[in-house]
Amino acid sequence: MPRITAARVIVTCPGRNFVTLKIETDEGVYGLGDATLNGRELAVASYLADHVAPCLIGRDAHRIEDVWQYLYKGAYWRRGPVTMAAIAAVDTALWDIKGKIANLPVYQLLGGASREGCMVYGHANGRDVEETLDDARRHVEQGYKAVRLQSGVPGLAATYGVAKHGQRYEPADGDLPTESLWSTSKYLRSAPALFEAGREALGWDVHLLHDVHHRLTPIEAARLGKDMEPYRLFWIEDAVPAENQANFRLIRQHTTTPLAVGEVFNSIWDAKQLIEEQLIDYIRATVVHAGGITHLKRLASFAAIHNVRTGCHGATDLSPVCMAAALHFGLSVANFGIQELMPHTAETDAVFPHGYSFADGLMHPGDGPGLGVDIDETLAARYEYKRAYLPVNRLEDGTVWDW
Ligand code: CS2
Ligand code: MG
Repeated sequence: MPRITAARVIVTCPGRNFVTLKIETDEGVYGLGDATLNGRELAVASYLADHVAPCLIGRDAHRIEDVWQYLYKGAYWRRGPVTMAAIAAVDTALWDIKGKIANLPVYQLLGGASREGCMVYGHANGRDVEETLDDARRHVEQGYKAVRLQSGVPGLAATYGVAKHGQRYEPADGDLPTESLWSTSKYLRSAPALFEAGREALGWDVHLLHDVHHRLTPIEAARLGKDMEPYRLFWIEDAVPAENQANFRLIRQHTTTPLAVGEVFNSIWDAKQLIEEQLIDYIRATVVHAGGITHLKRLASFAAIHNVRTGCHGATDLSPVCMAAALHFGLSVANFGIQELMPHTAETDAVFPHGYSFADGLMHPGDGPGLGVDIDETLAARYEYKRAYLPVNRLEDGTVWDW
């Protein structure tokens, strides 16, 4: 059996920070896991290097479930984004090792392919409706079957999901948190109009999605869901903060617009009530933040018995290692819904060469052994960590609000 001989944390910043765990074995096979937590990267790097790595040396790399339970129950202090991202990285790396030794792509170890490819949605955004729809048309021309629309809000200088003019969208934009202003009333007046124009311009054969990004109260989200009903959205995402899962009962009572939540979730417990009461339609938790492939499979199986499908997070602050793992998971899982795709920069792709590919609106992880992704450590070493925070959001009266 392959014994773990080293577990090294690699922090690199090809345009934005990524944390990668590399687990090496005495059979010369190594595996990779993404451990990136946007804005708190070094916390996970230390959790792995200082607290987890010493416990892994000498262990059987094939014992994925045992290592998962050891790291989850053995920590005593369970759950939370840092702990679960660290466990995720170990879990993902061990699946990578198992696939390489078996000479099979990870999706074959998860039960094989359940579909030809994973439908993905792209991000169209703009300072106003027209710019946003121009970007959406470009996505449709590239073959996307699903597009998320995020537009500037009249009366607000900037808002979530809209890139600064001519730049790629990267929310971790300051050495200390930048601050942004929010107005729910201005937003609620403008969002439905974006989708009315979207259907007019793009027709009905493309799925349209929208990310509210945790900013409404339940009754405001109910209002938005009703206003969006004529435009048949694939989902509205993160309509309200989800610490209180019962929040979604009120939204559910008022609207049939499908609801997605969970990119900030790190364990099944964050979504138990949401799923059991069918308060949502898609669960967004993904490999890097929710305990790895092992835990995500458990979450997806639980969701499946309650008609909830997967809609894994896939922003550029999740590395290509996570994207590769999510695609192996998505290709195989029965209740797959959709996969988010924000393409990484060429710089990032050079650091993380990979076998996944996009064609005709679908992504496939490739058939290379393991995850089919690597890290060029020489290139990675050229990009030093650069502290960067996610923004802090305030209402126009100065009240701190959800970003
Ligand atoms: C967003 C993310 O992709 C999404 O749905 O919610 O871009 C999110 O803002 C970032 O991942 C935060 O790091
Ligand atoms: Mg989101």
